[in-house]
Amino acid sequence: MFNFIKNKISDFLNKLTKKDEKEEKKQEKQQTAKLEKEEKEEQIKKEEQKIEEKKEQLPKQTEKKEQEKKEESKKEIKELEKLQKVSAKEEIELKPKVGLIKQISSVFSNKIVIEKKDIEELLAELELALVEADVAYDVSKKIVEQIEQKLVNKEIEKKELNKIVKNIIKESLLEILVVEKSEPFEKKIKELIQTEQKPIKILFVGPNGAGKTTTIAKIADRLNRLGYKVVISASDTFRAAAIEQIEEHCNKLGVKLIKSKYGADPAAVAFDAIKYAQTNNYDFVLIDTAGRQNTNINLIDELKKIARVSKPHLKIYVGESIAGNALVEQVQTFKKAIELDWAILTKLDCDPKGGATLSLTYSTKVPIVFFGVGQDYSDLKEFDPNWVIENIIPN
Ligand SMILES: Nc1nc2c(ncn2[C@@H]2O[C@H](COP(=O)(O)OP(=O)(O)OP(=O)(O)O)[C@@H](O)[C@H]2O)c(=O)[nH]1
Ligand SMILES: [Mg+2]
Repeated sequence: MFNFIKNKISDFLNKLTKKDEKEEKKQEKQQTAKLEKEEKEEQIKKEEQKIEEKKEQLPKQTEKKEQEKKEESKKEIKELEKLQKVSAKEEIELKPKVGLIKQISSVFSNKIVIEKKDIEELLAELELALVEADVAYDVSKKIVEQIEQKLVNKEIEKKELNKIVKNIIKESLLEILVVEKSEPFEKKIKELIQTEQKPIKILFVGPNGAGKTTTIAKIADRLNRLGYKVVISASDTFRAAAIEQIEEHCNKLGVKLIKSKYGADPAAVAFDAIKYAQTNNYDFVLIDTAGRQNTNINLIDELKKIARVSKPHLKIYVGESIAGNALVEQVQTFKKAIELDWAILTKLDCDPKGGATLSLTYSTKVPIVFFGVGQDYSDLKEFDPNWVIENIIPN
């Protein structure tokens, strides 16, 4: 469901912690080289002293011995000179490396400081990966900016790096997923039943084949189980076999269906269903509509008419998770036409990317109330931001 996006975040975390380990090893190497060099310098000093002493002793030696010792000392001096040269070379090599120590403030303490330049490349990679996972560009940018803001130039516990980054991502996901009108389905339903005159009318809209009819059947089943009486309005009078399809669901669920002929006015069918519910004391009317693309102005106008006539308490957009970024534009058009209350994202079970969830809430501010996760009536998962986050952030 969210595997793709989860893998991308996991990659990012792995690279970030690996980069940190690599940096740490580099620092340790430099530190060891520095200590070795100091030791050698000490050794050279001692040897130089010895040479001086030997030089002083030289005239006091016998002729032959003098000569031998002289040769020996000369050799020693040569050796030491060589050693000195090696040390000098090491010093040259050490110089540019020392600068890197600043990257990670204290090698032997547990705190680290990550500079912007250390993770710039990784963050750019993550941003791109999120876009690939169907997360809208704005949303990806926001997530990456939050990581940068909360991580760069902050002193953090080395061992905690992974956990800290995960928490930063979690926080930004929560901000993105929870919008002002987010509320649990049952709470809202109860509130409407208590405060509004029955029946409570719910209009379902969305593009062709998104799963409107199936989702209506799932919701009818849920309301039935909660003890409510439900009527469905077969207001898709356009698509071939649409009426038979919803009728079959109604028969299976034991739910009342109000239908008309193909080509009939969908608003009139909805009106009849509402009337039926009023006279027979039903709690809910669920209005099915024909699928329509957001680019078809006539069909969007027809939808406005259905909404005007039926005056729904809730208008729900049903869209496919696999539509990815196209979803945002679709929802915006429907929202502009009839003001949406909720969105249901179907076929999450067939979507390996999952990024549409984030894009939808962030860009349209229409709260998701359910996910469709299969074709059975029970495959309707109530939206829970923490469940989404748990599925996105690797353990
Ligand atoms: N895997 C999966 N399939 C789904 C889900 N929701 C709906 N479907 C399937 O998607 C197909 C289309 O579903 P419908 O309910 O007919 O979609 P619709 O929006 O009413 O379609 P139109 O009325 O033609 O616009 C059907 O085969 C459904 O079984 C879901 O959450 N997961
Ligand atoms: Mg349908």
